[in-house]
This record gives sequence, structure tokens and C-alpha cells, in this order.
Amino acid sequence: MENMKYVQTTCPYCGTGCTFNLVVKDGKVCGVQPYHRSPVNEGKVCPKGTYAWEFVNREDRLTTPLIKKDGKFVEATWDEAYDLIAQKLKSYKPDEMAVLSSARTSNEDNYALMKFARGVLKTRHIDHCARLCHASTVAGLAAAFGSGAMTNSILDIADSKCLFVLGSNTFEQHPLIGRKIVQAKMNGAKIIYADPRYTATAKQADLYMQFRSGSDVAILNGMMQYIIKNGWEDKEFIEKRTKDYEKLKEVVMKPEYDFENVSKISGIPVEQLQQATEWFAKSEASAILYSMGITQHTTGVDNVKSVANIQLLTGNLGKAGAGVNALRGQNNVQGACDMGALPVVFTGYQKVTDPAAHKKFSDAWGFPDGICEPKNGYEVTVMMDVLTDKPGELKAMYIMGENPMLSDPDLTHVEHALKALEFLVVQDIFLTETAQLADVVLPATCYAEKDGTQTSTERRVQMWRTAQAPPGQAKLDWKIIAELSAKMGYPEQFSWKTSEDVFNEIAEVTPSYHGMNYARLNRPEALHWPCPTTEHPGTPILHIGKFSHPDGLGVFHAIEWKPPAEVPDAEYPFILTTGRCIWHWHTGSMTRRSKHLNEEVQTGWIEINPEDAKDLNIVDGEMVKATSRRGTINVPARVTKDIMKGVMFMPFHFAECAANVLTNNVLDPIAKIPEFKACSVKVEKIQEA
Ligand SMILES: Nc1nc2c(c(=O)[nH]1)N[C@H]1C(S)=C(S)[C@@H](COP(=O)(O)OP(=O)(O)OC[C@H]3O[C@@H](n4cnc5c(=O)[nH]c(N)nc54)[C@H](O)[C@@H]3O)O[C@H]1N2
Ligand SMILES: Nc1nc2c(c(=O)[nH]1)N[C@H]1C(S)=C(S)[C@@H](COP(=O)(O)OP(=O)(O)OC[C@H]3O[C@@H](n4cnc5c(=O)[nH]c(N)nc54)[C@H](O)[C@@H]3O)O[C@H]1N2
Ligand code: SF4
Ligand SMILES: [Mo]
Repeated sequence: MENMKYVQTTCPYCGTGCTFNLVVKDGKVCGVQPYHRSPVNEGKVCPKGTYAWEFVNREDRLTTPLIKKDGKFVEATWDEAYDLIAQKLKSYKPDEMAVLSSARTSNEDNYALMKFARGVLKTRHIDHCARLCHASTVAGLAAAFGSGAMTNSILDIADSKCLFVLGSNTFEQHPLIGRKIVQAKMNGAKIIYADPRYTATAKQADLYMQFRSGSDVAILNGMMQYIIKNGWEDKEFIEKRTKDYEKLKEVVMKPEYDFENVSKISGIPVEQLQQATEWFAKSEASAILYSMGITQHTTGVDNVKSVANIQLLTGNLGKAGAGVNALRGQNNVQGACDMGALPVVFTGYQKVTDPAAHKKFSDAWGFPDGICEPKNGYEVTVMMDVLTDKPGELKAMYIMGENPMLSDPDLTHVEHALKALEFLVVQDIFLTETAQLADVVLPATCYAEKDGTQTSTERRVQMWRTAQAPPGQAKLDWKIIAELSAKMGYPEQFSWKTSEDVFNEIAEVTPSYHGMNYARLNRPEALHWPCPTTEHPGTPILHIGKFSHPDGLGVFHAIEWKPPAEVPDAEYPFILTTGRCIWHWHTGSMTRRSKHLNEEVQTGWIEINPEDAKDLNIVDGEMVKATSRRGTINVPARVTKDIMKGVMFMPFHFAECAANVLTNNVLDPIAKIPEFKACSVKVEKIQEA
């Protein structure tokens, strides 16, 4: 048919990075069809991929710039919006402004915003939602291995002989990685799964261990003690490729970490811990897959270092079927980090405080009046605290593709913070909870309307391809930033004509992307970074032969278990943990606008163990009141034996019963990630009036 075409592109949801075809009819996307040649998903997609076209042409997409006048949004032209933003932002000092970038948009968009922040605004304060997600991984793995990314590839998971899935509900949150777990199992691998909830992933496991949120370090230390006691450690690997083993040993051999005690802390029976450890230590290649259950704690970095420890101890690094596989969440969270949308680095993790890197970017960009100071900036969680606790220090914020009014911890606090701003710009595809608070809203294009690249969890850099025209006057994210920068006096620094021009500049200044270009990426398998030269084949597995530290060694860290910041007491007797479900994406801005996904699950819930429900006199489906030290919400109860007694779970997708009203904005001291996975709550029956 003449008026129909297929456009091959990559999924805008999770970090797995599946490829599919968008079906375009009469110039509008209207379906998703398989694209079989991607080695990642081989034509398969999960429900979010299947319906990834449905939100694109929703009638409530943002189509024109909006300026708030007397508390109401009024449509404006691009020139009016740019003039207002330029005039306002020019009135602030650099460090009075902060920028939030986006793991949802392309590398090109993130690079442009990073350059805008550091070059045009000259502020140090840029961050994005990786802070809420894998900040602990970036810090923890950099300390252990010298590099903070997933060590092995997705395809490699199928070759593992033993998979230990810890704090990742892979089958719901990375379904096409879940498929690799099934393949590994069919190849004879043992699957061990530990989670406070009996999830869809638990159903696939050979051994499921249910435990209390916040006990991961105790479990891992216990496993390491049992390995050492049985002589199952990889002595040769420890000797040749690691350092500080004695320090680790001193801690993990303490009596606190024998299985009797670990069982008391975690709630896992001793025999299960023994079985899991034996399978794990004795297999030829054992991999750990982890995600938010590990990272979103005040001990997030400790948890990640413990995961690295057990893989160093058993020699499960730098080889096929093994590794520390931190499953990155958003479609392009790896890329947003790679592009330097973080308060401490330029692209490719080149440190802002390193005089050589600072000079390199100053020279390459050529801003006549220089760039930001060579100092680290604020993390997003810290920005919110500064806004409430140090009035007047931060005055303006520019947010591209993030919705902190639903995704950040302690929403009452976030609302106070954002309302304390003098000037807020939000660039999104929908009028989100955060956009409602803005002074200016800018309409952006979504994935289906742009060429660009995104970097998946396995460091694979893949293309988005334009399938349809943007709605109304919506523009490419990088283009908006470039046009605004031109208005602010820097046309030459943003003179790109195409997304490819932006990418070529990225490759020029970023060693790990240096050998990439659109022509090389434009093939089914794309390329994994590091890819330093145009002849280099890319790097699917990291740390073969040596780690990324200057001495090439992996570093053990001695980690003691610490409980979460808030533990249950008489007033707030339950642990609340939060997360996701397969049908919805974060703040629901896209999935709740997707007909089929929304029909599956229309609102939130709180999971309660039947024994707890009985004590509270609550039945399945009834509306209950949940309260933490931060706030109260009403939410339907889901009474299920799938959750451990004493623990409750809520998805955070739903504004009408927002889990983040309850969560605790207390941070890991290094990664500054909040403790989304454990706070204390009480739950009550709602008394009828
Ligand atoms: N459908 C869907 N898929 C998604 C997303 C989405 O919103 N929807 N978001 C994407 C993003 S950005 C991310 S970061 C990933 C997140 O992917 P996951 O981390 O897999 O998802 P979560 O539901 O946040 O948490 C995973 C599991 O951690 C368990 N858990 C709770 N407390 C603890 C604990 O103390 N220790 C351990 N070990 N586990 C615990 C929870 O019960 C939960 O099953 O998913 C990505 N994929
Ligand atoms: N309680 C609790 N809270 C959590 C978590 C948890 O486990 N528990 N997990 C945390 C984690 S891991 C994450 S990653 C964060 C996610 O937090 P956010 O990133 O704030 O959540 P999203 O809903 O993905 O918001 C992305 C926004 O980008 C917009 N968008 C999509 N595509 C584009 C585009 O191409 N251009 C532009 N300009 N905008 C676009 C969407 O409409 C949406 O408003 O949430 C965190 N919050
Ligand atoms: S697994 Fe992730 S990348 Fe693949 S289709 Fe589902 S949401 Fe998209
Ligand atoms: Mo995430």
C-alpha cells in the first residue's frame, strides 16, 4: 500500500533496548510489528512495546508553547517563549540555576542540554533520574572495577550456568531479558531468585528466597562466609586480579554473618541459603542480575559493592555467562549518564574537576566567556533539599523529560521545593504533574518523531528513526535547546542541522563513543561502547583480563550490614517497599494514556499479607488509609500471600494514590539515592462517617 510504511526503531520504554517496526499509515503511527533481525529481542516485544504507538497521537499531546499568566496557561509562539526564558535565565547567577535532563530522550538531546547547562547557563547543577535509580551502581562498580556499567551482555545471560536474580523483577520490568533467563534455564542453568515478593520472576526460579527489605548485605556477607568456609572461593582469580581480599575476609567471617544470624535478619531459612550458595559457588559461570531492590537504599552503594565482592570472590567476572549485570531501567538512562547529564562529569565520565577535561571541553565548545567552574554540582535529591532548606540559593530550574512531582520521594517536600522556585521551565510531551507547576511549558517530540540514538543497559548504542511528523508546533528536544541558546547569544556553538551532526560532535569529545557514527550504528546489532576507533568492533563484555582501574585490579570492599534508615516501630509497624508493574511506566504519563495498557490496570494498590490484613480487619479490594511520617493516602488493598508478612508493597505509577507521598527522602551518603525500597508505615481501615 502506498500510504503505509514500516519504520524500524527502538523501544522508548526500558533499558533492554528491543527493536520493532512502527507501522505508519497516512503519515501517522498506528501499530507495532516485529522486526526480527535484532539479536536482543529477535522480533519479540512485551506489552509496553506492543502498545508503544498508542500514546503518540493522543489528543492531549503538547502542541504549542505555554506561558503561565495569572495562574493560567496561555498559548504562546516559540519566539515569545524563547524571549521570556532567555530574559529570565540571563537575570540569574550561574549557580542559581539547575537543570534536569532526561533518561527518556536521546543521547543527542541529553548532550545538547548538558552543553546548554555548562556552556550557556554556566551552572554546575545538572542531574537526572539516574540519581533515583542506578546512582549506587555507578559509584559502587566504579569503586570495585573502575567502571560503573553492566559488565556482560544480554545475549550472554543465556550462556550462564547459574543466575542469581536479586532485587530485580526481571519478568515484569525487563521482560525480554527475562526471556534470556528462560533460555539459560532451558540450557540447564539454576535460577535463584530473592525478593520480598513472590513475583512473576519468582515463578521461574528453581529456588525462591523470600526476605525482609533491607537485608541484602547480610545475605551476601553470609553467602561469602559460607563460600570461604567451604573453600569454594576462586583462589587464583583473587590472587592475580584483585586486591584487599584480607579486608573483606575480616568482615564477612564475623559471627554476625553466619547463616543462623543472617536467617534471623532476613527471614530466609538456613537450608535455602546453603543451597543457593552451593549452586552459585560451584557452577562454572554464575551471573548476578540486579536492579532497584539493591540500589534504592541508604546503603545502596554498600549493596552494590557487596554484589561486586561475591563476583570477585568466585572469579565470575570477565568471562561469558558471569558478571555483575546491573539492569538499567529507562530506555536511555545509560546514555544520559554517558552524555554527562550528571553533576560530576562531562561525556564519557570525564571529570568536571579534572583540569585537563575541563580545558578539553572549554576548547572544544569555544564559548567566548568560558564554561561552568570546574566544580561538582548538586544531585537532584540535594537540589530539592537546598530549595526548601536554603531559600534563595537556587532560583530557576529547567526540566526536560522528567516528572519529579510523582517520581521523587516525599512529594509534599518536592512540591514545597518546586514552588520555592522563581522560574520553572518544563519541556515534555504531555502536561504532567510537574509541568502544571511551570512558568513556561515547551512541547517536545517523542521517540516516534525523531532520529537519534539511545544506549541500552548493555551499552549498545541504537537508533531511533523518524516515523511521523510531530504534533502541532512540537520540536526536537535538542533543537529547542539550540534555538534557545542562539537567542541567548550562542548561535555558533549550537549550529547543528541534524541529529547526526549532534552525534558527530558527541563522538568527537567522548573516547568511548569515538569510533561510532550513524552509518556504523545503522545495522541490527549496532555497537557496544567502548568503541574507541572507527575500526573497533565494540565491546560486549567488560573487564576481560583486567579491570578499568589504573593498576588493572578489582577491589574488594569490607562492608558491614546496616538496617534501613527507618525501621518499623509501634506507631509505624510495617515496612513499605515500592516499585512497578508490567503494564505501567513510572508516572504513567505515557502508559496511562495508552488504551490497552490502561485497561489492564486502572489504578494503584497496596499489597498486604493475609495475616496482616486479618489483624487489621481489612479485606481484599477495600480502600484503606496508609500513613508514613511524611503523609497519608487512600489506596485499595490487595490482600495476597505473595508478599511477606510485615512488608507491604505499592507501585508508584498512580497520582491518585501516590506511593511517593509516603516514601522517605533519606539518602545514601555517597550516591545520594533515596531509600525508595524501605520506609515505615501504618495501614488502617477507613472508618465510615
Ligand atoms: N513495566 C515497567 N518496566 C520498567 C519500569 C516501569 O516503570 N514499568 N521502569 C524501568 C526502570 S527506570 C527501572 S530502574 C527498572 C526497575 O526494575 P526492578 O528493579 O526490577 O523493579 P522494582 O519493581 O523497582 O523493584 C524490583 C524488586 O525489588 C524488590 N525489593 C524490594 N525491597 C527489596 C530489598 O530490600 N532488597 C532486594 N534485593 N529487593 C527488594 C521488590 O519487591 C521488586 O520486586 O525497571 C524498568 N522497567
Ligand atoms: N516510590 C518510588 N519512586 C521511584 C522509584 C521507585 O522504585 N519507587 N523509581 C525511581 C526510578 S528508578 C526512576 S528511573 C524514576 C523515573 O522518574 P521520571 O523520569 O520522573 O519518570 P517518567 O514518568 O519516566 O518521566 C519521564 C517524563 O519524560 C516525558 N517524556 C517522554 N519522552 C520524552 C521526550 O522524548 N522528550 C521529552 N522532553 N520528554 C519526554 C514523559 O512524558 C514524562 O513526563 O522514578 C523513581 N521513583
Ligand atoms: S522489554 Fe523493554 S525494550 Fe523490550 S519491548 Fe518491553 S519495554 Fe520495550
Ligand atoms: Mo530507573
